[in-house]
Formats: sequence, structure tokens, C-alpha cells
Amino acid sequence: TVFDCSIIDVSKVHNYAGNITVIENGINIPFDVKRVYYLYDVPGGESRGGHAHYELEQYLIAAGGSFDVILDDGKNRKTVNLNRPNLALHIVPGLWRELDNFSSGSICLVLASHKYDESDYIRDHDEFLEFKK
Ligand code: T46
Repeated sequence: TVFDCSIIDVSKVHNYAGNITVIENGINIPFDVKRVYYLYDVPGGESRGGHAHYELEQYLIAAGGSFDVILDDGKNRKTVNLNRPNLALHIVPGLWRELDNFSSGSICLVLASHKYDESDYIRDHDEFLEFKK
């Protein structure tokens, strides 16, 4: 359910020259990272996502700026605002997600548990609701 998704403080190392955040398999992420991608140059007012994954687990991070993630398990909805590079939203498999309210210049960094596979996507919301029954 959406309540299985949590915000994890992946921590940061801070010094006079700024911050660095490190995410390492087996240390501060509950799955092995197989793929990294990032969303950027999202035009004002646009939304992304609008699908669910059967198997894929993810960490979503606002590496820059901020945006909202709307999670939906077919029964419950939850909106999470991401706005700090040291905070990761852990999205468990089987949830519908939408991303919107991207601030100008924002970057959504995604760490994913599997390689790209279009057959892992449910891109139709009615089909998603059927799957969740
Ligand atoms: C997610 C959100 C947060 C590839 O060819 N390889 C890839 O690894 C990915 C992620 C996408 N693509 C292609 C597939 C589409 O033709 O890139 C195009 C855009 O992908 P999509 O419409 O799925 O983009 P978003 O931003 O709606 O969703 C992406 C991820 O697909 C998804 O896993 O959770 O970011």
C-alpha cells in the first residue's frame, strides 16, 4: 500500500565546500540498484509518471529543486513533496505514481531495482485498478 512507502534520510557529509550524499547497495538502500535515470527540463505545469510497475522498486530524490509525488494503491492516495537532496522516497512495487509541481530547474533522480522493461509498466489506470482487485 502507499503506507509502505517511506522517506529515508540517506544522510549527507557536510563541510565548508558543501555537501555530498552517498547511496550504496547494502548500506542505505533496501534493494540493489541496477539502473539510474533522472528527469530534468520538465516544462512548467507538466506532469510525469502516470503508471505503475509490477516489480520495480525505486528511490526518488529531488537532486535539485522540488516536486510532488502522488502515490495511489487503488484504495489510498498520498502526496509527498520532495525538496531535499538527502531525502529519498522509497516506492514499493505495485503503486500508481504521478509527479507534478516541478520547480524550475528541478531534477528527479531515480535509483531503480531493475533494468528497463516496458512489460513491467501498467500505463492504463483502469487496468491498474483491475490488477489491484
Ligand atoms: C518512473 C518515473 C519516475 C527508456 O527507454 N529507458 C528507461 O530506462 C526509461 C525510464 C524510459 N525510457 C523511455 C520510455 C519512454 O519512451 O523513455 C520514454 C519516457 O519514459 P516514461 O514515459 O516512462 O517517463 P516518466 O517520466 O513518465 O517515467 C519515468 C520512469 O519510466 C518510471 O519508472 O517511475 O520516471
